[in-house]
Amino acid sequence: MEKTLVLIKPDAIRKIEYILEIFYKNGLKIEQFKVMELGDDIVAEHYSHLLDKPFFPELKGFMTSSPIVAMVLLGDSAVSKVREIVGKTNPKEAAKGTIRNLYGTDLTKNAVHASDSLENAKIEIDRFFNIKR
Ligand code: IDP
Ligand code: MG
Repeated sequence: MEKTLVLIKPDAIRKIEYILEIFYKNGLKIEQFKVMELGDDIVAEHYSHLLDKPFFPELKGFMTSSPIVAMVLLGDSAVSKVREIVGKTNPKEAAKGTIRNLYGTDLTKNAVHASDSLENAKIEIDRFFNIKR
């Protein structure tokens, strides 16, 4: 069993029940769940690979615009399975039926975040839930 971090971004909070249903249908379970308001610091840390991109200020403004939901999902191959269910970064390129295809709008407002590797999942779960393992 693996654990992975998912964030429901500000644009998708209103769709959360549909998104949770998709995760459950795919055999994933919620291990932790909380509503948070993100500050600039945690956004800069979480998206440190994008700090020098021209779209970073817009991304930061979006992620701090209203509360998000952070959750830890548990399941077999959870990291790769969740990335597949979430779909490509750009909702317009995301496969039909994926969460970003169904509920994303554009490259910034793409509904959810999901960890991209087991290593990053551990780091990101620590970042959002302060769990030491
Ligand atoms: P990922 O979320 O699919 O892992 P990353 O490349 O890690 O994609 O980018 C993190 C987040 O930054 C994306 O989910 C998206 O919200 C935002 N982002 C990435 N590329 C762009 C872009 O070209 N324009 C605007 N926002 C972007
Ligand atoms: Mg990423």
